Amino acid sequence: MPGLIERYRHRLPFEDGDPVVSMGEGSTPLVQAPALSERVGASVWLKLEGLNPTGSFKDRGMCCAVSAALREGSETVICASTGNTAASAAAYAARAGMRGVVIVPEGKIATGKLAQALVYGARVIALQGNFDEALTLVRELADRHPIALVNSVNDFRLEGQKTAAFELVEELAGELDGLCIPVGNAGNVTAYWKGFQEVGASPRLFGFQAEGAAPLVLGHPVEKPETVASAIRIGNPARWEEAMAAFTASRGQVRAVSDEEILEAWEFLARREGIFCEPASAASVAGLIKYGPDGCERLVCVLTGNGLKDPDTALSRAGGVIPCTAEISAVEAAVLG
Ligand code: AN7
Repeated sequence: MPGLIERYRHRLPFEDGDPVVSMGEGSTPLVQAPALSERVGASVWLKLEGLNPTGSFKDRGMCCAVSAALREGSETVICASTGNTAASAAAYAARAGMRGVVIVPEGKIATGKLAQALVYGARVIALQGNFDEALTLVRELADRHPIALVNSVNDFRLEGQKTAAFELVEELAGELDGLCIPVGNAGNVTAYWKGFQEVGASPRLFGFQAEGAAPLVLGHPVEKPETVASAIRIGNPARWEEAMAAFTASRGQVRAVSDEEILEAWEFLARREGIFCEPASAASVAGLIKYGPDGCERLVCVLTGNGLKDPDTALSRAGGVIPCTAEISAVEAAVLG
């Protein structure tokens, strides 16, 4: 499968011959969700962004941001992150032969993401502060030093991420009424809207934030955001105005879902659809279940990250294992339970 710069070069700011840092990102599966469709009374598809090379949609944006940084001659890329951006930046930096530096809120990122950033060889800085503070600091740092900032304040990130909208329009032959998407720093929803507009599509955008980290819903920044969905534990989104403009222009909405609703949707996806996403991703489905399809007949929920990213939350919610001695009678009892 070609990477997304190869697939969509005609719609991206890259010329033939420009350096391309790619690992076959994009072209992710779009699968039907029969149980969810029945539950909400509409046709629902799931876009499995957790199947990207590092397990999240960030790879689309990072492919473009790191390729552009390489073209500009940068030697170091940096980002603030709740985890997935860090994993992705670390991987693409490694592949580009650049230094990767990531700043994450100490103790607040999922284990799998931390392992990824470290194994890819990034310099991982654990900040005694939250994501919003980390982003403010890296922005200042990138102003002072010749370091490429690869958060979604970097327009190349949005260029890469808009390609998911192209894929949806192609696969559903333009027949898409609504898109449900989790919202943190609000880069992804902004990117989808850009992509839809570029191909003349305008599905309604339904964004969902976690109740304890819902600045766009409240209309003001949240100083101490809290949610089980650590990926979207963000209190002051960088793409605030653009995201709100996209919700308005698409006749959509941004609304909140509780942690309990997120975890219920997350478990429903695993048990009924056989799809294991990370908690933040399930906010899209939680929102669809809570608020209904709002008149839309065909909807896509974007599952932004892979469930394997956050084994701790998974194990703390899932049932326990059944201990068993290595004897047929014990195994029989355990299996037939
Ligand atoms: C799984 O990694 O912000 O609204 O630093 O990891 O574009 O921020 C992650 C965000 C949704 C929200 N789902 O997307 C980071 C980071 C998952 C995520 C979002 C994130 P944006």
